Amino acid sequence: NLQGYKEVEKKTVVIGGMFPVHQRLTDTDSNTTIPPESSDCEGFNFRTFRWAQTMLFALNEINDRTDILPETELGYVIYDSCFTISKAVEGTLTFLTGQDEAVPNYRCGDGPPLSALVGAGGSDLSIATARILGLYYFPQMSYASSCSVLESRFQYPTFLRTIPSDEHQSVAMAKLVLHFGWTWVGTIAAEDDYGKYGIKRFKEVVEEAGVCISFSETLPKIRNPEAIERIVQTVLDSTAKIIVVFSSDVDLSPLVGELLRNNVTNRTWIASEAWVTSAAISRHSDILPVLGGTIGFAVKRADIPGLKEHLLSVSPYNDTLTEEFWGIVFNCTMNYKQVLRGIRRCTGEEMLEKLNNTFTDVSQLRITYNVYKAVYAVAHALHNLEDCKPGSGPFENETCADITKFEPWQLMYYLKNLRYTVPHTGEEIYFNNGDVDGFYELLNWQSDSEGGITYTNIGYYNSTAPPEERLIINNGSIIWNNDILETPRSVCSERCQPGTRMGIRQGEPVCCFDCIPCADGEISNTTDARGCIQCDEDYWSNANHDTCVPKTIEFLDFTEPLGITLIAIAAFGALATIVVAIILLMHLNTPLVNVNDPLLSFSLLLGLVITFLCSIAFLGEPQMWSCMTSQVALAVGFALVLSSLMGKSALLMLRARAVKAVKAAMKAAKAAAAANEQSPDTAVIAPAIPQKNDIDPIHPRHQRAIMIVCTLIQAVGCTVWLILMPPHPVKNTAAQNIKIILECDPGNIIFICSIFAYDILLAVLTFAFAFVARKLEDHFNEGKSVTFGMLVFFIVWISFVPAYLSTRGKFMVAVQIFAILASSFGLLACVFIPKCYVLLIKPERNKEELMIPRAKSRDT
Ligand code: TCR
Repeated sequence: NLQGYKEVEKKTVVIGGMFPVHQRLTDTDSNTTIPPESSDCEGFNFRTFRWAQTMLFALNEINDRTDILPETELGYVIYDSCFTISKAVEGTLTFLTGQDEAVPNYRCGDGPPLSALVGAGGSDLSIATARILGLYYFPQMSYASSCSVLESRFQYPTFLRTIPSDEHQSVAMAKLVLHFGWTWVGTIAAEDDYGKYGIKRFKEVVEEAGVCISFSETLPKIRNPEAIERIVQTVLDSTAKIIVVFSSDVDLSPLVGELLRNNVTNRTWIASEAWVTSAAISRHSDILPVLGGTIGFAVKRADIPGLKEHLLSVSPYNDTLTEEFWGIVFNCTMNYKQVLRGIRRCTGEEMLEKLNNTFTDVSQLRITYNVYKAVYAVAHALHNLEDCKPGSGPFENETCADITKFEPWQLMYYLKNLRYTVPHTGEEIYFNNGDVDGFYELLNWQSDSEGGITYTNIGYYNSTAPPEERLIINNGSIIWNNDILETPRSVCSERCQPGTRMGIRQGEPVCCFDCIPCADGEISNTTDARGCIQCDEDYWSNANHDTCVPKTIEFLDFTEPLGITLIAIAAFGALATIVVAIILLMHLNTPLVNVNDPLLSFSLLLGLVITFLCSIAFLGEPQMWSCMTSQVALAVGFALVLSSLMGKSALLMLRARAVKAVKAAMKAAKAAAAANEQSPDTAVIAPAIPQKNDIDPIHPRHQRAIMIVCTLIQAVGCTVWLILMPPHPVKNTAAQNIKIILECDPGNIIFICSIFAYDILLAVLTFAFAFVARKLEDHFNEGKSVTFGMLVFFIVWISFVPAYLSTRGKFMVAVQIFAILASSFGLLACVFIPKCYVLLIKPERNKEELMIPRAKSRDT
């Protein structure tokens, strides 16, 4: 322990200090055969030693000043907490009791009064010491213990600090992460109260805002290479590019070494206050690729004039700590036993100025400045205490405390109500329930000209500002890892673009998701949509699935190639039919035309013209009129065609029957004649041979009646249909997703079915009649051609069914038209081409043909 108070006439007050000058305890074997001893410490820390020296510097400065405590000298006792709780507790007890071997609750002798303890470094140490000091209501003024649990005045009634609570830092870090839109971060915390509580609060804030934590690792307090390797592996395995580290530099050092060894680059590290300006970390060689671009929070920095000189003036003969320091810095020893062992002896004349050491580096006085403020705070409180005018004092009966023998709670009163300005910097300090305001500078690790690291200020965080203005970042001045200027991204899954929705992955954080494309007919028009929206009835999703577009309206138009083709074919058919009619007209009085009632031929041709033309009404956008005409004209047209054919074939059938009978009669007559010749005595009477009237058993009148009646039935049926449930245009949205098909709804399915069933019935009858007559030996062969025409008709309509059922949309109409045209052409061609052939090319055949040897029969 460093002790120093001069026995002068002045009154003396002692301030305690506690600094983690060493980093750890030396391993002692747990041997219980000898009395246990307090362990030694090792791992001399230049940074914390500078803090300790700053306390001395501040005390000297105060003692030299005449405006603060003019009549009182400040003495000190400084303890080394060695970064361990046990040492800190031990030091506290020693301090309170004044004994080298701590005897609790007992203080021997009347040394100068103790005022406050400045310290004890890390939060876990302060928590331990604050509990003990709190018992005696003994003030503790911490310069580095930032853990938020120390805010509690209930648990730590006499704890004050010049460092802001980590509550602010955790929130600031969370804001930083949110500011850059990182939603996938890893965290590493030291295994102490500082790390645990700091990270806990950070996670709370960040997770509330929807950020996910990729991994949370804890840095071991005691040497544990396996654990460090595991952490590095986690860092490597994780896709998180942002890693938040809440730890002191001492605990972080082993990890940084391992990161360097594994060359873990491409990560951005977010540093907590305790390591952001640590030379122990940033002085590593080749640190830039790994930790370059690090962003961290640092407490206020200050220049303390005279401190550098003070630090340079430490002498190895001052005390044990300076002696050890000297030995380490200059690689020599003052201990003569060690000299005997061959270690170089220190001369004491070595020059500290020449060394570029963390101890003498006064460029980043942050915690050092906190120490300075802490000492001044105690000194000012003591000054106020001494300055008290009896009769107007704050204590009972307006009394004052006596600087030579005051109670710790009395000093606590002055500390709580303290407000003072720090010399040189002019900063005003006061404690708000023991805490100071949260103010941090944002530092960015950038490379300097010599390949080292400079801490560039890129903004600040001020907890007293209005919420939106707390975090101010100068984005432009940040240089990220690998000297990149572009902000790194850290997300588990990239955002889901419009057209897709987020799909959770079982058992993974919500930030990790798959983007699932919306189904057809569904859209999402925002990024990161949770679900897809169904399009309205008349709308359908576009190819990207990000907007609903009106469904395309589909119908077979006149103007499109298929439509034009169909019209052309239909027109051609109608024209051909008319041409045929003209040819027939021109040869009206020839036997060929007259062999069957010519009127029926014309009605048949009329029917064909109707069917040809009605197919055009199927084209175009369906309208009320076109739906009605197309179906009805088709039905009636076919009825006309078929009933005309039926009229024809009915005659043919009967004629065929008659011919058969005539032939049989003639045969019988012949046989009778022959028999008569051979035996004239037995006269056989030949049966009468049927006459013309018998051959044509029905008059054209009847045929026409058949035709008219059959057509009329259809016409009446259609009229009823049109009146009761007319076909009408509809929008068919169900058949196809992306299209609205405009089509004709038959109005009533039964009507349309019976109407076409009637046509089928006519066709079947016609076919049956014609089939019977097909063998009629007539040079014009009408029976054959009608049979053949009907066959074509059937084939067309039978093949129409599967073709129609397997097409969609407007092509159904095309198939329908094709079937109409094909069947009409079939009939036209089969029935009339042979006739035209004879009429036009072989007119010589166009003479009265005898189906039966009529002349003979007439002659006889
Ligand atoms: N608060 C830490 C300890 C600590 C520290 C440091 C240690 C802080 N800053 C700088 C070494 C160097 C901030 C704690 O434990 O509360």
